[in-house]
Amino acid sequence: MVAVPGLAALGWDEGWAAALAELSDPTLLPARVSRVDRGLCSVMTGEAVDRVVAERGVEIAVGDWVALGPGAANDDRQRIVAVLPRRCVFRRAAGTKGTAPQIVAANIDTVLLCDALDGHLSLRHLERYLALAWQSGATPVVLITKSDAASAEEVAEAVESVKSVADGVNVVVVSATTGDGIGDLTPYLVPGRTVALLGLSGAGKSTLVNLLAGADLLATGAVRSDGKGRHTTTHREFVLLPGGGLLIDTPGMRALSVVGAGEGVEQAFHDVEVLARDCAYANCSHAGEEGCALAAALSDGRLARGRLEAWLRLKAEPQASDYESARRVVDDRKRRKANKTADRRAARP
Ligand SMILES: Nc1nc2c(ncn2[C@@H]2O[C@H](COP(=O)(O)OP(=O)(O)O)[C@@H](O)[C@H]2O)c(=O)[nH]1
Ligand SMILES: [Mg+2]
Ligand SMILES: [Zn+2]
Repeated sequence: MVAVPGLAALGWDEGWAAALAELSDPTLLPARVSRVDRGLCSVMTGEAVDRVVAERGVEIAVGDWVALGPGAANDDRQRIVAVLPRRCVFRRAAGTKGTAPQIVAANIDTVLLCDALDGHLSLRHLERYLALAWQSGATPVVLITKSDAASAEEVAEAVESVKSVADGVNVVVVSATTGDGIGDLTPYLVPGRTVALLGLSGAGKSTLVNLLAGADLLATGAVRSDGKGRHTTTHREFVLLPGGGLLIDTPGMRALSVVGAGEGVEQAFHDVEVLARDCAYANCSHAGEEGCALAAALSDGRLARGRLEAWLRLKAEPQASDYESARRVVDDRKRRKANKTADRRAARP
């Protein structure tokens, strides 16, 4: 049995009520999406967890607030009629060019970016996550997990290096094994607030969710001997904590493109952007030109080479406008082809 929390505990507030009222249909009922499968979704209505039908062509994400209406004839399942305008969207784009950005979770307050201490912290990966988190509108927090797997010096070193790429971001260190640091998460786990856990597979996300939920709700997996985690979490899962906070666990994401995260990149690399503003050359590529402000910052140690390279790389990735135009080209091509087929049909005797 899933405990039934009432709408407010799920994050429902006056703003959402106003968004629902905009739809001008008093028979529609609000619900929050807790799981998305193909064509079917689980939603929490505040009174129950229901399986409902998703309208074809409507993209629905875990965390969405939706309006439910009656289902089709002969189907007693309700139907998602509309998605209330999202306040915040965490998107990823599959690595290959031209694929649509996919919504990982919606209406998140805090993104916990998890990285484990039993391997090498991946700062370059973290930078991408940070850019996407800033872009989403949620507040990122870096969560260093498995502190029991490292010495105190190693933990301190890890915090230091994370802070070097996450200026102004809170860093929390935890161990799900010993319980160390878990209390530091309390400020984020507040009734009605939604926290999404993101990070590579094997970082300890599901283990943490189970610990916080006080129950083995999610499958967890041993890390493979090659250091890679197994993808034990196959779905985005939405978990209501006993204290009232909401957690979204996600499968690990490897290919993480920052398509459309232009402003997020600027925020995540605020330190580099500030240095770049001082560059004497308006169109500097900051690739080692004589007199470049970033080259100077490199040589006197104000900037790390890895960070500069990461920034240049992320800046060079296609942005939303590029993606939009790429999609328009594909759409045009499809339309022309469809028209040609229709013309040919019409021309048939
Ligand atoms: N030493 C240690 N191992 C942990 C900790 N948390 C999780 N693990 C282990 O790390 C592996 C991956 O955990 P899991 O929660 O499935 O990671 P996820 O892929 O991020 O959901 C499992 O074998 C866990 O038992 C921790 O705090 N300390
Ligand atoms: Mg997992
Ligand atoms: Zn320059």
